[in-house]
Amino acid sequence: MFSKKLSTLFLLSALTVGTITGCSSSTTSSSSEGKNVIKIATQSPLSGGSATQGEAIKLGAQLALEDKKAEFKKLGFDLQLVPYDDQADPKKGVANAQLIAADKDILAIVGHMNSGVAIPSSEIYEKYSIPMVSPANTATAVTDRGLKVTNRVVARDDFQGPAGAQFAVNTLKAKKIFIIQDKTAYGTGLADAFKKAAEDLGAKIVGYEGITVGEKDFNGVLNQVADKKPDMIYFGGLYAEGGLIVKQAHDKGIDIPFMGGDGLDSSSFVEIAGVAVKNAYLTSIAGDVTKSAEGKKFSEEYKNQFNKNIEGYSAYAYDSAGVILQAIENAIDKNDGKLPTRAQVRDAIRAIRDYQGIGTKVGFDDKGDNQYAKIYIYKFNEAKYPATVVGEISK
Ligand code: ABU
Repeated sequence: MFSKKLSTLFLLSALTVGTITGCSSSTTSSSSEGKNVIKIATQSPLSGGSATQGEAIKLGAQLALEDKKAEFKKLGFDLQLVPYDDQADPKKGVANAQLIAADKDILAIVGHMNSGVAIPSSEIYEKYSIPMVSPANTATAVTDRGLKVTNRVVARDDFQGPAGAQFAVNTLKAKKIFIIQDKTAYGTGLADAFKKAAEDLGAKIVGYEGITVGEKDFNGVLNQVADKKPDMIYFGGLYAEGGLIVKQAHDKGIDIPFMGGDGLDSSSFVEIAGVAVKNAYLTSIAGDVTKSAEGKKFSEEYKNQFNKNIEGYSAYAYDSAGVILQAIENAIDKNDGKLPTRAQVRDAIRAIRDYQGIGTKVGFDDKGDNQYAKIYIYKFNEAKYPATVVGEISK
């Protein structure tokens, strides 16, 4: 009884101390070894069907922070990464956004991966002036809502969809196209942008069907594909479902090209599709960074550090974090060396015009879109990741 009372008292005082620390950190940053703490959060799926791409976002950001830690230490700040698993679920993303808002040491977010998660979560970020820079969100609504906090270093789907359509119709000579999309903000938006551009170029859309994220058996929709006899399948969706559609189409003897967007740009797409991937193409926001000396060094450092090969989004997460850290340094400088507020960091990020990253140069317009973003077209000649770049399109 006595010891139970004591432990209750101890717990209460620990909670009180915790609350006081939390309160003080809401006005000034908390201290670690006498230094001001600056935390950068990542929000991406670290579990579930999109975890390969989501983990690449976390690891790319982690490497950027490690590379800058000593520089920030000299300025008197302790740089820390706080990874959040949004599970590719809008509800989880919003719940995490509320936790992020409550941790006043967090000045910015690298993420999200899924546009459908970024859109509701960014309403919370806007309320608390916490800027996000996405290395993956391509849906137009991410930046078209006019929020001050939403930025991305990658291209939009109203660029990616038409780029895919031009390649499909003009290069692959597709005339009858069957579209499948996953009913997410990304999948539907990309499929619709592709559809309109393909129709404008003279192609006929012979089917337009929705599937569900998490679905495993695509025989139903593939029977419809077989009935319509298209000369190509276009898919708006992610690698987990895309890989299975490619594999199951091959198993059914449907031997036509398959094309999708950057949601397929992952080693896991190849693992799931297997040999059937040889008839697949994709557009991506990510180039093959190993072609440049800096990119090669980045991919080697990533491999040494994490014992993993880079994914399409890895370098773009590194660049998103790089842009954030550059903006924070600019804001510290403008603030006479003192810790900037979230609003000051938000405005310093939007003011970035000429940042040279590993994957891309970054210059934000007044909506937070990157004017230097490109689209790359890839072809799988063998069951190996990454595929071969066969086209590069600038705006
Ligand atoms: N851009 C591909 C997957 C992520 C998203 O925008 O939903």
